[in-house]
Amino acid sequence: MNNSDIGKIMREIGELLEIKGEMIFKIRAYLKAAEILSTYPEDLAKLYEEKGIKGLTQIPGIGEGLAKKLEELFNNGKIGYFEDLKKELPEGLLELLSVQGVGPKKAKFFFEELGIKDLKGLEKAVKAGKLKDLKGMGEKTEENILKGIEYRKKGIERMRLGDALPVAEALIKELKAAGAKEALYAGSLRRGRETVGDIDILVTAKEHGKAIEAFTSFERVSRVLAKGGTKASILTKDGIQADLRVLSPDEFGAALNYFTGSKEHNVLLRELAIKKGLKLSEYGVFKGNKRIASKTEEEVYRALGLPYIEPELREGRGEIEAALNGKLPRLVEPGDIRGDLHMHTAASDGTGSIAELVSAAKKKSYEYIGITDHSASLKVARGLSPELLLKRIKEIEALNKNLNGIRVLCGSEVDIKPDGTLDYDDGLLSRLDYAIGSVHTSFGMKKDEMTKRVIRAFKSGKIKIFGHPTGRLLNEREPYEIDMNEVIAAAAGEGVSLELSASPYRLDLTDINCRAAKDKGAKVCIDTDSHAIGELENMKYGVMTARRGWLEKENVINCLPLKGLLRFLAR
Ligand code: DGT
Ligand code: CA
Ligand code: CA
Ligand code: ZN
Repeated sequence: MNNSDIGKIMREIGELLEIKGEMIFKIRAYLKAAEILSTYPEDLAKLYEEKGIKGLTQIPGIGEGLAKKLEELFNNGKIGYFEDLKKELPEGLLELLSVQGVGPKKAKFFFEELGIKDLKGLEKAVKAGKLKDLKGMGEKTEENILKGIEYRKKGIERMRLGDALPVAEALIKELKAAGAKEALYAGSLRRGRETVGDIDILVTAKEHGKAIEAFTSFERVSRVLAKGGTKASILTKDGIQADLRVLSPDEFGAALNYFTGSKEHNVLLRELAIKKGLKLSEYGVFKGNKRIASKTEEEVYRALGLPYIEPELREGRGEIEAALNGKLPRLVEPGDIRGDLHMHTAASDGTGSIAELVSAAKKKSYEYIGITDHSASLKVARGLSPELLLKRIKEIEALNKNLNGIRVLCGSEVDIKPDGTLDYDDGLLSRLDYAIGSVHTSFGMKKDEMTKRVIRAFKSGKIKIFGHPTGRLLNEREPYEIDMNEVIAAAAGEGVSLELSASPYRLDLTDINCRAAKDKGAKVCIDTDSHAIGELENMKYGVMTARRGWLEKENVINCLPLKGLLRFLAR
């Protein structure tokens, strides 16, 4: 049982309580625990084994009661409380919550009125037109829910990057422990796509059998789909398929290049090879029958007359032309990131304290962080009243006097209201180091209205970052209607940076929008939007997406040193 399994159980308890209609503080305790535990940097089972219940209660945000439930889980493999809840309410109801437009209240209502127990049941009821006759529903609701179901079903086929990468890394660790020399993930995962269909792993190993054995006996395997001399496929408990290929070292580079893809990139490379009188395959570059490159990817590209092309660029979006013209971007790297400007504390809907965030950021060698709790009107996230925000400004001022090597900026994630005005008055906003403006309400606005709303907020001169610009939740919620071309142009003009939320549930801006921002001269800010300390580690997903959008460190404001950043924020 790993941390993400444990987090999932906590979330499901919280959600079942929500469907049941329990007290909000109780629900929140479980949902918060889910965030803290699923991203906790140490292995929780091991922590418990070594330090017992004491070790668990030392985790900030985990009290005695929760720790006891975890103890039960580690000892019995289940939690009685959770089992009882599942007897009261079918577990399948949880699936309904991931459908856009269905919340806990509706899930309960559908269950009680129509006996709907899971996604399948809901789909059947919608298609039979049973929902529209319920109280408070209509054809429009039914239509929306059907759209939500279809979007959700599509999503199940592709895993989020943030769910797949840890599994791939765990597999690679196993393979290395079993003696594999090279072990890398290829495919869409290596290209850093926001979602992946499956994990592709390539290894070289003296003993092929040992690698295959290690792969198929991975602790998270639920089914072995295929097992041969040089290939194997598994399905993991996370519901993801992984394919392994064992290769000989002299063809590793060519295979890595082929299996990294994308298909489009491969096709273009092959055409280029043909133009040069060569042949490219997964076994190498050939001149007639002679293999002239295959060992490393660099060799393969060189044989085709190209410099190395980073995996994130290999989408057939002009990278080969750029490479031929010496115009490849120098992509932003994780080490270029100097701070994180979007994080929440327990004062609003986060789980940590400012001090905890500071110490976590110091460990990452950040030069600065920005604390940005929600603004007053966002009641669901317990936004800060103006008085509390003023108190916080002073608190952070005092804190900075005692800090070395890192600066804490006092920001706010301010709601952009439906009319485009901001949730605090100008006087208060001017006292902050900066504000992130975000849309959290009225997602259903028409495209031109939403675009106007956001641009009006830009023109206030009071926000420096536009938070999670399209509002999408990967595999769960489609973006709201908004004209990103106009928004990007306005951001460039008004000196507002566009956030690239590194949260694996968002990755918003998309890669395509990042590239448009770069082309139009708008800056990007890669933020984690952390609600728990462990989420600071999500930065890597943001960087991967930025790289797919051809971004260089010059395009990203949190690659600036503190002084430069302050200058940007002050403009
Ligand atoms: P995914 O898994 O759907 O997220 O996307 P990929 O890109 O990982 O695709 P996958 O797993 O089907 O195959 C891995 C790579 O192998 C792919 O990126 C390129 C290469 N490949 C697979 N099938 C073909 C093909 O029919 N033609 C060419 N040129 N390359 C292929
Ligand atoms: Ca794949
Ligand atoms: Ca594959
Ligand atoms: Zn936020």
